[in-house]
Amino acid sequence: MNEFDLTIRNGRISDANTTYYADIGIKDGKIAIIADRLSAADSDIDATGLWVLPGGIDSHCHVDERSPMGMRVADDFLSATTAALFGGTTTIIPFAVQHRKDHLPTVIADYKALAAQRAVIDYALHLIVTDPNPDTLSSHLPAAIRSGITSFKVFMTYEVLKLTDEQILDILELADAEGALVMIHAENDDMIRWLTRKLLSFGHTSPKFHGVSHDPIAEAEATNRAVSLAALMDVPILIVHVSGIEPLRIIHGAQALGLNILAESCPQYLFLTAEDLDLPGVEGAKYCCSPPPRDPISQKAVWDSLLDGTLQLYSSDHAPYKFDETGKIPRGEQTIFTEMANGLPGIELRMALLFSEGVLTGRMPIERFVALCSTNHARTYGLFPRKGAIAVGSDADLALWDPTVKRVVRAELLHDKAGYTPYEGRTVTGWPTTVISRGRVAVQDNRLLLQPGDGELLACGTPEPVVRQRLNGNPNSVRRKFFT
Ligand code: DUC
Ligand code: ZN
Ligand code: ZN
Repeated sequence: MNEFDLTIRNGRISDANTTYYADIGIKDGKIAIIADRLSAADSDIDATGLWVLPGGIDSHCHVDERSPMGMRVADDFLSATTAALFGGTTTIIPFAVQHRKDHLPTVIADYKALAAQRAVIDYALHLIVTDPNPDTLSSHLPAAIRSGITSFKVFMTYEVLKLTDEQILDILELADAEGALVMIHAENDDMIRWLTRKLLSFGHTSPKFHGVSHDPIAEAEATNRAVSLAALMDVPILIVHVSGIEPLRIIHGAQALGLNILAESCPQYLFLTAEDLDLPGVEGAKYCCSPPPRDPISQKAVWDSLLDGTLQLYSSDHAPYKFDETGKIPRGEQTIFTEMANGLPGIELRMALLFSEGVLTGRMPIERFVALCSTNHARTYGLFPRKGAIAVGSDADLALWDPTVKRVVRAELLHDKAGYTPYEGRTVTGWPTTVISRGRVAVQDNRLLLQPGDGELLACGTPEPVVRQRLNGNPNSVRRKFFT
């Protein structure tokens, strides 16, 4: 009998720290050994010429979810996890959404059932909390955290989702007490509403005005307020989908003061700009997301911040809506910018775009790519070192990248259900041609080898930023001095 179930030999391995050549032996879904010159197991992959990386973790994606405007994203767990896998991602963390008046335990149970039937890769869950009523705060959220859902997102905008600052303070306090991380969508709702009202009154209705209404000052103001709320409470927060230079300045400044502020960005802020929304008719709806893509100065700021550590996470924010009446253009050519579903598909291309434009151009070291696409997600959300590592004992979730493959991006070659891609026609160099999920070859020769239901629910531990805060927090903060 063979010592290993699968060996991967002759590959060039990179993790978040270093790059080296070695063989990997896999047993029972875990990495059992990393060594020079293993002999081949029954199942053996010759990875000569390939880069062996930890499978990606996409910790911000919307799957089988209803939008703030009542539309449903196009992907269920089967299509979303399949698309993720073909793009080299082996773990996703989507959101179970508590809409107002929803009973949180029921929301979680229903969402887990959807995932269990259809996911092909492993997944953990975040929550979106819109109704922090006494039951939610005193019992339902603590129970969810103890069950392994240790992160939740709150909104500062959208009428049907947003929380007041006071409600956010309650949530931050609870997160601190129970060991969870709060993710914040930071945009100033009143500014957006005021700008929207004025734009419409002047007859400015086309998709490009979505970008105008979500001015960067609205994002910067809310980011500053979120940072202030976190500082008052002496807790970490994560600002999601940061779009450009104005919020980045605030985040960078807060980090320089020693505050435990984490931040994430996404492909749309590296590879798209406001000009993409400015297309004839309603075509620009294909590029509508919130916050919207900005200008080249902001694009550069996002690139620089991914490299210098101001941004720790690179996620897709996959929010796939079809370019039809179910999503992007509910009233066809008559659709105005306030009616278009907000969000872009990107779960499959997330890493390929960055690998091609960041790593292979020499702009980004491969180790930073691994940190931004995988390891930092595992650390941030309490999944490390089970996920996000190439190490003995870690799950054997691996993507074997061929850095010579060139692909022209075409929507029909992707596996999500959006039916279009904002990156249509671009050429990417480098692709994960073989992907392994818990020791099983999951994608090979462009074929899916896993079944719906093969993915497992992961229980997250305490997020590392929360652990760090407990060690290094401010004992003189007003809350710790007077309220404990
Ligand atoms: N926020 C997200 O995180 N995704 C899609 C839309 C939004 O506002
Ligand atoms: Zn958001
Ligand atoms: Zn999102």
